[in-house]
Formats: sequence, C-alpha cells, structure tokens
Amino acid sequence: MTNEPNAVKPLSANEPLKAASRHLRGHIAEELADTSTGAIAEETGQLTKFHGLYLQDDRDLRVALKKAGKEKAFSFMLRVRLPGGKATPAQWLVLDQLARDVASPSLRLTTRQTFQFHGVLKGNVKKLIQGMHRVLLDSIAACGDVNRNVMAPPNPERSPAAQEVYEAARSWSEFALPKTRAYHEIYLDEELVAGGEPEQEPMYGDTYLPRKFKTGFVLPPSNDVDVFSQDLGFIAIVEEGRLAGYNVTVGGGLGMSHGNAETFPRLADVLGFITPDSVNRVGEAVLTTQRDFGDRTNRKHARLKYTIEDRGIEWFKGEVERRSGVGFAPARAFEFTTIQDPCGWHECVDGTWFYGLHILSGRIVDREGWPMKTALREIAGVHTGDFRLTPSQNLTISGVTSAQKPVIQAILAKHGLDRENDRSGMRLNALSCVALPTCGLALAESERALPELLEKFESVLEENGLSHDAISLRVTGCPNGCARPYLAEIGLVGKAPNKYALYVGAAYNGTRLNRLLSPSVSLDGAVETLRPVIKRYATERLQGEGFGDFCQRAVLPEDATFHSIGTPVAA
Ligand code: SRM
Ligand code: SF4
Repeated sequence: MTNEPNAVKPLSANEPLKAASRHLRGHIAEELADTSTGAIAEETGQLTKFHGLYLQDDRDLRVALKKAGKEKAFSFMLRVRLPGGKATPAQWLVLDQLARDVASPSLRLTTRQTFQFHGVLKGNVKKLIQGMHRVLLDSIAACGDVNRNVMAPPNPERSPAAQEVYEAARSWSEFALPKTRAYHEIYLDEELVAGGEPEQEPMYGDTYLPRKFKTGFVLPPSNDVDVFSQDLGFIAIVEEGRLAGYNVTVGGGLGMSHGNAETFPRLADVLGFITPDSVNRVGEAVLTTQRDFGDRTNRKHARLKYTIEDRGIEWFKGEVERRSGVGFAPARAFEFTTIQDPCGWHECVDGTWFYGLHILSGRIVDREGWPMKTALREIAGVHTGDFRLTPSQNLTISGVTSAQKPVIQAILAKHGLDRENDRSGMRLNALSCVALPTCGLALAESERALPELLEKFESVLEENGLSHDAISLRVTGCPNGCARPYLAEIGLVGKAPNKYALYVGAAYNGTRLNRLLSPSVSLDGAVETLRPVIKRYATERLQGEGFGDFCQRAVLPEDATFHSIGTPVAA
C-alpha cells in the first residue's frame, strides 16, 4: 500500500466543526448558561463529548412529553476519566455525594473501567465537574475523537510488574491528553490568558482524530481488558518476575451496523515486541498515523481498524516504526487463560488483600434489600487502600490490610451483600450496556432486561448441572458493541424492541469473535434456541471445552458470518 492520503471526498460534518471550535470551545459556555432550554445544539453536543459530556433525554418519557407539547426530558451523562479504573476512597465518597446531589443518583461502572453519572441537569453540569475537580478527577477526553479512558489490569497482585503496567497505562493516558485549556475555562472558570501564546495541539492537530481511539494494557494470563478489541493494545510480557516489555496490538474495534457489511468487528493484529521505555513513542506513532491516514469523510469507516484493513498491516507497521524510531522485535510468547474477574478475597504478594465484588451491569444504586450504594459508601469511609473498577463492570476493593478485612466483610454482611458473589457462573460473568432509557442509540433493552434474561438462562443451566460454568453472556441494545458482545460466548445484539441478533462461538479468552446463529430472536426465543445447545454442551463437551469453543466446533454452520442478511434495522 502507499502513503497516498485518502481520496478527495467531502469531509464528514464533524471535521469543519472541530476545525472551527477553537480547540473544543465552540459555543459550549454560552449554551450551558442558557436557561431557556435543557438542551444544547446538536453541533455543540458533538464538542461536549470531548469533555466527557453527552446530551441525552429520558426515552421513557418521549411520547408523553410530545403529546403534551413539552420539551424532551433532557439531561446529561458525564463520564469520568479514570486510567486503569483506580479511585481512592476520598474520590469515591465525593462521587457518591455528587451522584446524590446533582445526578440520577446512581453511579454506573462502565465496560472501560470508569464511572458514569446520568440525569445531570444542565444547571448542575459545572457543579458536578467542579466537585470532581476538588478530588483531582476530570472527564477530559472520556469521549470524543481522542484517546479515551485507558484500560489496565484491575486486579492488583501488588507485584512490581503489575504496578509498572498500571503506571505505564497512566503515563500513556496523560501523554495522550489533548492540550487545550477549553475544559478548564468552560467548567472550572479558568481565565483566558490574554496575549498568551496561541494554543497548540502538537499530537492531535486542530481537528483531533478522525474518530474515537481506545487503548488497553493487559497482563496475561488474564485478558480482562479484551485487548484484541482495542485500537491500541499493550500485552505485558513478564519474564522471571520482571516486566520485559510489551507485545503491541493495533486495529481492534467492535462497532458495526446491522445490515451494513462494510462495518464489522475486528480483532487486533500483533505488531511485535517493544521494551517498556518505548510505550509512549510507539503509542504516539500509532495515534498520529491514524490521525493522518484515518478516513475523515465517513465516520462509519473512520476507526483505525478500517485504516489497517484498507492499507495493510505491513504498511502500518512500517509507518509506526518510521515515526517512532522504534523497531519491533518478534512478538514474545504469551497465553490468555481467562477474561473473568476474580470474586471474593485474594491475598497479594505484599501481604494486603483484595476483594472482588460482583455488581450486575455495574449499576451502583440502593434497591430494596440490595443497598449497594450505601454499603460501598460505608466501605469508602473506612477503607485505606483503593478501589479498582473492572472491565466487566465489577469492583475490586484493594490494598486491604489483614486488620481491615473483617471490617469490610462485616459491612457487606450487615447489608446482606456478602453473598453477592455466590451467583451462577453466567451471572458473575455477564455484561450489559446501558441502553434504554438514557442511550439515544438503543434499539432494544439491555441493562433493564438482563436480570430476567439471566433468571431464564439460569434455570436451563441448573437443569443441566451447569450453574457454576462461567459461560459469558453479553447483551447490548444496538450493534455498537458497548458490552463487547462479539467477544461473548453468547452475544445478544438489539435490533428493535425485543428483537436481537444472536451470536455464539467466541473463545472464552477473548481471542476469537463469535458468529451469527440467528438474525432475529426475542429474549425468550434466545433462551429456547439455546436450550438444546446447552443440553448438548452438558453431555457432549470435550474435556475443558468452553461453551464458545463447543458452539464453534459442533453448532455453528461452517459458513456462518457476523452479518444478518436482510433489511438494515439500525437507525
Ligand atoms: Fe459505547 C456510543 C455507552 C463502551 C462502542 N456508548 C455510546 C453512547 C455514548 C451513545 C451515544 O453515542 O449517544 C452510550 C451511552 C449510553 C448511556 O446512556 O450511558 C455508550 N459505551 C457505553 C458504556 C457506558 C457501556 C456500558 O454499559 O458500560 C461504555 C463506556 C466506556 C467508557 O467508560 O469509556 C461503552 N462502547 C464501549 C465499547 C467497549 C469498549 O470500549 O471496551 C465499545 C466497543 C468497542 C469499540 O469502540 O469498538 C463501544 N459506543 C460504541 C460505539 C460504536 C463505535 C464504532 O466504532 O462503531 C458508539 C457509537 C458511536 O461512537 O457512534 C458508542
Ligand atoms: Fe447504547 Fe448501543 Fe452502546 Fe448499548 S451498545 S449503550 S444501546 S450505543
């Protein structure tokens, strides 16, 4: 392939918008101050995303409000930037308080290890961001056409290698931050320095990236961050207890549109091995290559995965080597044996403990008989270690001393949450995206449908003696793939109300995508379709064979693909 730029086609609408935004300022400040509407203009909404802020509306109320001739029930979702998902107890307490004071009041743990607030009214946006700022948290680049929240192994053994991987993730997250002061001026009232040097974005340029860009660091044998789904991945290679370096991966991504075969999930390629000191240089070269060659004319074709598909991995590797001055050595051996979060108490090499706590769909809220938010607030009040958010929407309470262990255990027991981890393997491993009522792109339910769906699957699993098998089930309300459903052993992807495409056959360790078993089923239909498959799995599986591997071997037709044939359903 060549170094020719992309063919001359009209740029997508976001490109001139970014160019004219004065480094992501646009009219955000004025529109947030306008009390005549709860909304902001569509174009302004494209810019606030770079500051972690999305305009949404309560979709449950749309019809009634329209009938009443009223404005939609607008509010904002705010996503925190939290590299590696690490938060201190002091930060937890402030986020918990802010959620009560100015948001929905739930806190939502995401599939990229951070917090989301929902239901933030326009007049509360600055209060929320200023409150976060007081505990050194921000939402810069949590969304938008930039390097997003950087993922890293959440379950610390407190080994020097694990610590180094976390530090590398944090360093890359800081290094790849946009340099604009727009966020500080708009939300934190930082004054513009008159007559100062013109602002520069040395890494991004004035129009940032063609599309979102995601990075994950992973420490085998766990592939908890689903490294092959990331635009840029670093697989830590530990030799004789020391971090030798990383195998670099590029070009993963999962989003697609139903009925559009030009969009597809793609697993990343491994470029080769680098030493730890080259991470930021190589990361920058990957990012700037995508900046310069990514498709800025069609946002559905603008992720790095398409740049690599179109131009070839060898060309891409050469470009990265040239830009970084780092030559890739052959990739070193590694093995992923799991993607699962460890639940319960685990001792670390430094003598502290961590506790893995399952939280269904990452939704932290107080419900009748399930006061998760209160319990975690109490834990944060006494905890002296830290919290780690996992890529599976769960929580790790880490750095717990032996003396504190019974204190934390007692808080969980007091609230009846100490048995939260005694659930079916499928439940502990399940993911769902947010979907309705807040997600503007949802075509079907996801998080709200998961509990009932799990109960139905659990009864089939129990009938077949498989309650403890960690079969992965991931549900999303549309094909964008926010709960990484194409890497699940059972993936359900929303197409329309109670209509889902059913995928099976991914590898249990995140190294093979699943394929389409049925283009359109209801949730009950999915359970019924899989009932005989689960039964066969219980009796016919080979020694140690995962459910996905079994489906790949014995259930899926050889010519099964990702795409449903027929009319596109996506909006
Ligand atoms: Fe996502 C858009 C929620 C992880 C692929 N995602 C959205 C929006 C912001 C909808 C929108 O654009 O208006 C959703 C907000 C819903 C809400 O009400 O909160 C949303 N995505 C989420 C979260 C919260 C799902 C969750 O339940 O945890 C995850 C937040 C991650 C974070 O903390 O940064 C989330 N999204 C992902 C992932 C998984 C990952 O990154 O590991 C993917 C698939 C991987 C990938 O990017 O390829 C993902 N989200 C998308 C896409 C499709 C991108 C594409 O290339 O086609 C969109 C739509 C878009 O960008 O146009 C999207
Ligand atoms: Fe919304 Fe679709 Fe992402 Fe679910 S997968 S949160 S429905 S964009």
